[in-house]
Amino acid sequence: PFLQNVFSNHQFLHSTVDTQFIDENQELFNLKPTQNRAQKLLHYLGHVMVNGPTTPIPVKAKPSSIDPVIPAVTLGEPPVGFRDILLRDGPEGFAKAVRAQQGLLLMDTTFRDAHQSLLATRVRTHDLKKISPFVSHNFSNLFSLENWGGATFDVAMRFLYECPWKRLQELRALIPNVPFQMLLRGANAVGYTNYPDNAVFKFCEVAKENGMDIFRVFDSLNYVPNMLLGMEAAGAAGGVVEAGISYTGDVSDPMRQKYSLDYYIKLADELVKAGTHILCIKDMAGLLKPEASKLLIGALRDRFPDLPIHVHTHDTAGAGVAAMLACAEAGADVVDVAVDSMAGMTSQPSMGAIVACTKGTKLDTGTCDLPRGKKMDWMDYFDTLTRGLYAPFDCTATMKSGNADVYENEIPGGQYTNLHFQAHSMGLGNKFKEVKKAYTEANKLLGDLIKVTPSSKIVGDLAQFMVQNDLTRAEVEERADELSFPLSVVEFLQGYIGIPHGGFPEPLRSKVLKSLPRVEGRPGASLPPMDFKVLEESLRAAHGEEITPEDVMSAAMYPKVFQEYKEFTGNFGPVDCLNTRLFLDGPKIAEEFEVELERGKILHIKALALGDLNMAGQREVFFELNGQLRSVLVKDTV
Ligand code: 3PY
Ligand code: ZN
Repeated sequence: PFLQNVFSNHQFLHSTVDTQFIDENQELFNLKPTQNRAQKLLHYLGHVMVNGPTTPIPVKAKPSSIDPVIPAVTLGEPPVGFRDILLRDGPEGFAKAVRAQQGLLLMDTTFRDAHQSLLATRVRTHDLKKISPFVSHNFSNLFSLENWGGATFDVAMRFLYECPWKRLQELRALIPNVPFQMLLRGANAVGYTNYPDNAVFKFCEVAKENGMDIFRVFDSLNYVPNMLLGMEAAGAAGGVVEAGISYTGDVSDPMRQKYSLDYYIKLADELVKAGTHILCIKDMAGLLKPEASKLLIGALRDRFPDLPIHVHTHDTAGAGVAAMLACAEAGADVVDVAVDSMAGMTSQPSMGAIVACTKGTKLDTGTCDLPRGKKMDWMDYFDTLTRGLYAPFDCTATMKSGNADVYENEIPGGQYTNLHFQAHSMGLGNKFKEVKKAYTEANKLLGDLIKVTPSSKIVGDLAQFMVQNDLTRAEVEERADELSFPLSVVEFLQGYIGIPHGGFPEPLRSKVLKSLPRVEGRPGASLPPMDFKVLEESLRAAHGEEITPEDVMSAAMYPKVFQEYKEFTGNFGPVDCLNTRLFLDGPKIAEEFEVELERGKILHIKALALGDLNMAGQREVFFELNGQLRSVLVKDTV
């Protein structure tokens, strides 16, 4: 659906074509930019120049005018990577190769979790694409590149006005040799709520077709029936199944018995029995201490000698490197890291630190230790992005250090940043302390939950509710039958996302629900299947014939967000083609720039002038487009 001219046609690029090809594919030879798309983009740029950014900006900072330097890449095919093994030997063969690997393997989260945790998930495909050839050529030894799923799916459409599937397709074309990894929220797929089973299966199928390889499947309550559903869906699609056990509490603390070593081992037994290719400990809040790492990973290693073990963490307290080294020592095959300039704090531990600390030992990461010059280029690219272009979303504008209070509140990395942003954007920096305290109390009220999307949002909603209404835990317990709780809390108690370990909190549940219905067992099991044909037809009726199977899945996951995204791009055109500064801040007067709509179709634009406010509250914005004067009328809403 996105391959629109000969420069992006596989047959044309990779084989000899004759005149018959040209006769049969005339539309591929239309290289003139469509005026329609160009005019829409001028409208967008005019809109940003008059009214400011279209995406909410949490930090009062402008994107810098310094563009990141794209490091040079040698010509030719990238080196063979783990994806070549996966394509040749399938998921089982891949898992064997991973387990047989000497030294420590790395997953790089820079393209997903790192910016989800530090930059509100705002890094655009435009910037990921530019560095992709470098990744492909220099990081062929990575176990995987995490570049999709989690919050990226939603944010791509909701705030970046780009298609998440196009991101996957484009990165795949640029990085053929490194396995791609995504985060699948089990029965919640890439959303916040349980979907019908057939939607989860179809989602995985389309993701695999578009280039996804490894599916890290978790459930926010570690509710096994939900996890098994996600694992089956990923496996049926032909993907590598990585069952992720969400980690909370502290297995090295004898006082924390709810989530004990025994609890995790029993869970692992079930997931291994279900046939997972890889086992993951997903430490979404960064609670896994070195001592706990030894106990947990050591026990899993002994129990499953042939199974690859993969560990994920966040560096919120600052102990991430120490914990990942302890995991590796205890037998983990793979740990998660991010490029140094996007590592640390609520993100993953730094790749450079792990690489340096294992160098020359039996855990040496091999070719991930780039030569110095290349290492600097790679770090600088993301440093300029993070501290420069994406400054309006950079959590380090207000969050100045790591914080070991996470061991008490157990807030996941991405949510920690979000709550921090929220407190600061209300001008209530100190409120963050209160919110964190309330989060701890809300968690206790709900029975000490695993907290990760979406259960973390439920605890967060209850915490905000307690802060807003000035309620203590005891007061909530006492007055539970008369308070009007956030909907997410009520629905959780009804059983809409599954059953928590140890059951629902009583008497809170009965007091809140009274006669409201309760879901028995796995929520998805009682949802009617989604009718994709009907959905597709309604999308065609609303948006025209160009609806793809990928669009259908976007609408299945996020109906309203998809609709708004289509309306936005219908008005403003393919804004994903603009560079990030133009996208966020628009051009300066007299600035000249190019916009590549697709390979071979380039617009030359110059911003000329901003007119005065007219009687209708509009301004005329003047441009030169490919040498011709153009103007757009924009309503001034500021
Ligand atoms: C997500 O679900 O997006 C997460 O990153 C959970 O850790
Ligand atoms: Zn994470």
